[in-house]
Amino acid sequence: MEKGLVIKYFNERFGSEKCSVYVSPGRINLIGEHTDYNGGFVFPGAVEQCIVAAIAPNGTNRVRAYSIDLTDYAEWEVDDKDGPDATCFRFVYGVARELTDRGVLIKGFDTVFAGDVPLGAGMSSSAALESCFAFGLNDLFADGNSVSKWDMVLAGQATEHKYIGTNCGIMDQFASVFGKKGQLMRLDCRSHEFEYFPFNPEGYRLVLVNSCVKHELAGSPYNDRRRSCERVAAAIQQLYTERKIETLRDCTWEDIEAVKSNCTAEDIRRATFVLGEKDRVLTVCDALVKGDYEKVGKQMYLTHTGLSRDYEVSCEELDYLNEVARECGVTGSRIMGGGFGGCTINLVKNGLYNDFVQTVTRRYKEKYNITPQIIDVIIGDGSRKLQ
Ligand code: GAF
Repeated sequence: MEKGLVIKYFNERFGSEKCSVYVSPGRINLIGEHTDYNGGFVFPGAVEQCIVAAIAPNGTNRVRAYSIDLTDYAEWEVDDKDGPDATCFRFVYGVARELTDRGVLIKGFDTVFAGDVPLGAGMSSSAALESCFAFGLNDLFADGNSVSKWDMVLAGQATEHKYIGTNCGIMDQFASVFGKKGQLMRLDCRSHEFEYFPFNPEGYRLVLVNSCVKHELAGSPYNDRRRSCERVAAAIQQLYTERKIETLRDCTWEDIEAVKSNCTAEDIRRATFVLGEKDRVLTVCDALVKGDYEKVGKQMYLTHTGLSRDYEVSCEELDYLNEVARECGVTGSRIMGGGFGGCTINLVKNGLYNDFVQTVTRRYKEKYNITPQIIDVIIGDGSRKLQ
């Protein structure tokens, strides 16, 4: 969505072109899945697909918001206790409240927003929306009390926890706010230290294959996974009271072995995946420095297997996409994001790219009667104001 177009919609709805336009991207993650809420490492980067929002203070205490994509409109008071019902507006409401709690004096505003981050694809459209408003509202209302980029990240994450009900980690909001063109970021989710990593794999391309399915299971399987990990960490803490175990980041393979009989087999499988994934991120970083993409790819396949068999966040369609990638000789392929549908991320040799894209499109269509969406990854910039 171009800047001109959101301004046009803003003008149609609110009768003025006086607004500021902000943008925040979705993300990819090369490796390090379900490690963020376990205090581990992640390796994301922002993408070019993003959310764009036109925002202007309206001099009242009321928020008036329009979603172009969903053709939905809502209004609420800034200090309303409950906020709007529709999820897309709850993100906006939650972020405004969270920024207020962090000292930004948010008053009424008008906004129109839209985006091209595919929904339910595991590319973090929600974090893009949260980060866009965190960045924009901070810019418009801070008036000397501006918050840091990390506060924006945390405001987005708290919105998920308190207003949406997903107990996510910080990877998605972090990637959206801090992203940089051409660079991946290795983030330590416990210390919040991170470094930019130029990503230009000579001779290879990253491509997402969107299964275009989202299996909404009963309850909240994402939160269940998190609870499994917390139970194992708590069991280890109980056994070793002299140590401080906050998350699985503080645990070793021996620790997991030691609590095997105190936890369910399912919880142990989940924890086993997380420990393996923690190591895989570090292996991938090392391999990237050496330009060893074959090694990177191997780790990606291992992650897929772990996410599918041990963490159980895959589905038939994603496993099939992974299998086809393997058969095509793709260097690395795996589920990306929270799982239960969405995309696979694939590291493909340039010479194989066309064949892979054609084959996976044809075979997925033959099997599921769905044409998968092919998305070439271009690593882009994080949250910003459009001039
Ligand atoms: C979702 C969550 F929002 C992230 O915090 C992360 O846990 C991811 O799933 C899995 O790695 O995108």
